[in-house]
Amino acid sequence: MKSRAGEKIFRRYEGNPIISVDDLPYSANSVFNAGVAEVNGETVLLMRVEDRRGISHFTIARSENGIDNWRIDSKPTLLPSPETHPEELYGIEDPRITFIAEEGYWAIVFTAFSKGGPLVALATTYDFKEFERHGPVMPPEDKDAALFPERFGGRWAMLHRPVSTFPTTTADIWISFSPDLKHWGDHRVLLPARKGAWWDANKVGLSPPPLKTDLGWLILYHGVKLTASGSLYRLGLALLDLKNPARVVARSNEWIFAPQESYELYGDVDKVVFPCGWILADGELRLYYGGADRCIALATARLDEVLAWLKDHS
Ligand code: M1P
Repeated sequence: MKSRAGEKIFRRYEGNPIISVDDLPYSANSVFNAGVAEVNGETVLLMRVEDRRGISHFTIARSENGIDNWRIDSKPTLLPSPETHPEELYGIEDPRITFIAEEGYWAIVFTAFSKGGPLVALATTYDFKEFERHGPVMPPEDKDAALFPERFGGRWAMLHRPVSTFPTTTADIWISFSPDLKHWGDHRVLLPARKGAWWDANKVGLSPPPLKTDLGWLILYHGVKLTASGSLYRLGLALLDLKNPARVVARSNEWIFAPQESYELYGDVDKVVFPCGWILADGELRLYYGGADRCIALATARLDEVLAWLKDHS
C-alpha cells in the first residue's frame, strides 16, 4: 500500500497565522520562531520579535487553549542586555525551552547575536516573569540548540549546530554533554547534513527540543536546500536512542513538512517553516512554527502517525 506523503501528517490550523506583528501591542517588524511551554495549565509562547532596527528580543503570549485568545505582554518581556551581556549586542533569537524537573525550572537555550557572530546562550526561569541569564554556553558560530530534559549517565545533553568556515564542511547537528549545564564537552557530530541534491543538503539544524517517546527521542530538524531562488527550509525527522541519545536510530529520507501556504512562502525570508517548540497533549503534537520569518503558525499531528511515518520513510 502506498504510504501517506509527509505533508498529510501535520495539519495546519485553519486560522493560521495564529500571531502576526499586527497583534503586538507595540510597533515591531515581525514576530516568529517562538519557544513554547505549558505553565499553570496555559500555553506560553516566548516569541522572537524583531524590532524596526533589525534587533530581536522576546515577548510572551499566553493562551488557555494554545490556539487563540492570546494575551500578549504589553512591552518586551526580555530585551537584549549588551551592557551586562556583550554577547547579546545584536539581539537574542530563536528560544527553545526545556522543563528541567530536577531543578524545577525551565531552561531557555537561545541564540545570542554577538560581535563575533551567533552563539548559544542559556537563561532559566521558574515563572516566565523573572529570568536569570547564564551567558554563553557555546562560542560562535553556533545556534539551533536545545537541551534534553533529563541526564544520561549523570550528564546533561544538548543538541546544537556549530558552523565552520573551512571550505568543504557542512553545517551539521552535534551533541555535547555537561555535568552542570555550563561546561560542555564530549562533542560529536550526530546528524550530518546530506550532500548534493538532497532536501537537507549542506545545512541542517535542530527545530524544537527533543521529545521523549516510547520508541526514542523524537527529533524534528530543518534542512536548508540552496536553490536558484534562495534557501528552502523543510522539516524532517530522526529518532535517537532513549538511553544513549548520541545513537541515531532512524532518520527520514523525505521531508515531512514544507512551505506551502502564503504565510510560509512570502515574508522577510521566503519559503521558511521554522519551529522552535512543540507540545504533546493526549497523543497530539502541537507544532508552533515561524512562517517566512514574519509570523507564528500552528500545525498538529498524531504522535503515533508521526512515528509510523518515520518508520516507513527512514
Ligand atoms: O531565515 C531563516 C532562518 O535562518 C536562520 O536559521 P539557520 O541558521 O538554521 O538557517 C535563523 O536566523 C532563523 O531565525 C531564521 O528563521
